[in-house]
Amino acid sequence: MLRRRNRVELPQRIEALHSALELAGDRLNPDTTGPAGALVDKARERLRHGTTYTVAALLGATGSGKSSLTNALAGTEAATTGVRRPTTSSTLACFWGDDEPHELLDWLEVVNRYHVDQHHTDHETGFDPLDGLVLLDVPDHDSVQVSHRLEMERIARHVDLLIWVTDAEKYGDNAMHTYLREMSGHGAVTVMVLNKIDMLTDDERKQCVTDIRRLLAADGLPDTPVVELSANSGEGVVDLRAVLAEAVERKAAMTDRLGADCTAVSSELLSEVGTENRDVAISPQVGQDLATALVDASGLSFVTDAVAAGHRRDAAAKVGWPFTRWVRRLRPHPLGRLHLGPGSGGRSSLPEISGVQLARSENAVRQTVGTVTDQLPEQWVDVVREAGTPNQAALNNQIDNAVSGSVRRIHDSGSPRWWTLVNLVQLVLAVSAIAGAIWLALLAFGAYLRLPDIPTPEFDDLFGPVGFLSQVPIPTGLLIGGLVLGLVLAAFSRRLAAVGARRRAATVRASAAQAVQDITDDLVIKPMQEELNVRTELQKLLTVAAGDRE
Ligand SMILES: Nc1nc2c(ncn2[C@@H]2O[C@H](COP(=O)(O)OP(=O)(O)OP(=O)(O)O)[C@@H](O)[C@H]2O)c(=O)[nH]1
Ligand SMILES: [Mg+2]
Repeated sequence: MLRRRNRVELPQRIEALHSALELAGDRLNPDTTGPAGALVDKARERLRHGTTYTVAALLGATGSGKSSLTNALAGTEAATTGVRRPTTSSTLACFWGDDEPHELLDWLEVVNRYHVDQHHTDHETGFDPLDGLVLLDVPDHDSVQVSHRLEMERIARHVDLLIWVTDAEKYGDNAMHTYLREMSGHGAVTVMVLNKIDMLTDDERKQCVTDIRRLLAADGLPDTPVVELSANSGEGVVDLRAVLAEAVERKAAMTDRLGADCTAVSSELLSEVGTENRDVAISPQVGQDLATALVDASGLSFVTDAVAAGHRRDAAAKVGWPFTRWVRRLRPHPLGRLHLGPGSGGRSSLPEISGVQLARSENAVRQTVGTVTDQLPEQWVDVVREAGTPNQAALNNQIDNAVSGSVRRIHDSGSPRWWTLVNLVQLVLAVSAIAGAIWLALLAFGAYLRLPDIPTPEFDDLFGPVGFLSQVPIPTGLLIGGLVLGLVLAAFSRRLAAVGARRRAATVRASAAQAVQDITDDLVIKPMQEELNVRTELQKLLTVAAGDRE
C-alpha cells in the first residue's frame, strides 16, 4: 500500500488537492475544505523551503522534560528548565548546521534561535550526524496557559517530525492521546519518548513501555517507536539521537509528514464525494422519459386536437360547399380559444394549466432527479438535486412557448395548395348552379306569362352526343350538376382535409416534443450531468491527492 502511495510525487498531490478545492467551490463542507485549503498553502510554503533542514518538535505535557531533553541533545543550557510549571512559554529553535535557516524559522515564526556547536562531529566523516536538524522546544499543551496550547498546536501543524515526550506519571494523559488519535495517519513521522527512566526500576520501566505501546496501538499508531531515556542522566539520549540522525539523513520526514496530511484531508473530502459509482452518466432514456412526462403534463394533446379541428374548420371554410360555408365562420376558431389562432400574435398560452398538471410536471422532474441521485452520497444528492430542479415557472413557460411556437410554425406554413384549386372549382360549380337556377326561373316566368317557348338548348346541341346527358336541358344540368358536384367535391375535400388535419397535428406534436426534449436537456439533464462530471473529476483529483494513482 505504502509503495503504491509513494508513486505520486508530493507536489503533484498538493496541486491535485488544490485543483479539487477550486473545482469543488462551495459544493463541499467548509469544515473540510477550510483545513484542506490551509494545507495546500502550508505544503507549498514548506516545499519551497526544501529538505535542507528537517524540523522536529518536542511536544508534551508541562514538566515532561522537553526543555531538559533539548539541552541534552544540543549539549547546552539554551533551554530553560525548571520546577515552576509551566516553564517554557515560547518556542526555542536549536539548529545544527553552518547556516541559520532564516526563512524557514521566519515561516515557523520562531524567534528564539540557538546555533548548536557541533559537539558530536563524527571523527570519520567529519560532520555531525544531526547536521540539518532544527529541533523545537515547544510550550506544553496542558497547563492553564491557553496560549501555550495554541502555540503547540500551531507548531505541531508545521513541523516534519513529531516527538512526544512523556514520563511514567503522564503517559496516559488524555489530551496527548487525543492529539495522537487525530494524527494517527502520521505514524511515519511520530516518535514517543519515555523520559525520566532514571527514576524507574527495570520492572517499572518495562511495564511503562508495554502500557505505552498498548495505548499507542489503541490510538492507531501501532508502529510508532518508543525511545526510553533520561534527559538528566543522559541514558538513552543516544537512541533518540540515532532516530533523529536517520530522519535528517533520509530527508523524507517533510514529504512523509505533508503526505500524511494530504492523505488525511483528501480521504475526508473523498468520503464526502463518495468513492462509489464513478463516471455516472445519465442514460438518454431518463431524459426521454422526462420529456414525455412533461409533454403529457403540458396539455399538448389539447393543442394538437385544436390544430386538427382548426385545420378541418379552415378547410371547410375554404373548400367546403359554398352555400353552407358561412355557417362555419359563425363558430369560434378552435385555436382562437387557446390564443394560438391566426393573428393572435405575441405570447400565446396553453389552456390554463391546471393544478393537477402543474403537480404532474413537478413530480416528473422530482422523479427524474430521484432516479439520477439514487446512488449518490448524501452531500452530492443535494448538489445534483439543486442543479436538476429548475424554476418550475420558467420551465413551464419555456414549454409553453415551445408548444405555441410549433403551432405558429405550422400555421405560417400556410394552407395546402389544392385548396385554391378546389375552391375555384367550387366557385365555378356554384356559379353554374346559380346560372342554371336563374335560367330555369326565367323559363318558368316566361311560361307563366304564356310567352312562346324559347327553345332550351340541350347538352348534345353544344357538345354533340354526350351519353345519358344528351337530352338534359342545359339550365337543368347546370343547376343539378352544380349542386350535386359541389356537394360531392365538398365531401371528398372534407375527407382529404381530415387526413391533412391528422398530419398537421402529428407534425405539431413531434416538433413540440422535440422542443420539450431540448428544454428538458438544457434545464434538467445537462445541469445534473455537469454536477456528476464535477464529482467524477473530484474523485480523480482527490484519489491522486490521497496518494493513489487514479
Ligand atoms: N529525574 C529526572 N527529572 C527530569 C528529567 N528530565 C527532566 N526532569 C525534570 O523535570 C522538570 C521539568 O523539566 P522541563 O525540561 O522544564 O520540562 P518541560 O517539558 O520543558 O516543561 P514545560 O516547559 O513547562 O512544558 C525539571 O525539574 C527537570 O529537572 C529526567 O530525565 N529525570
Ligand atoms: Mg520547557
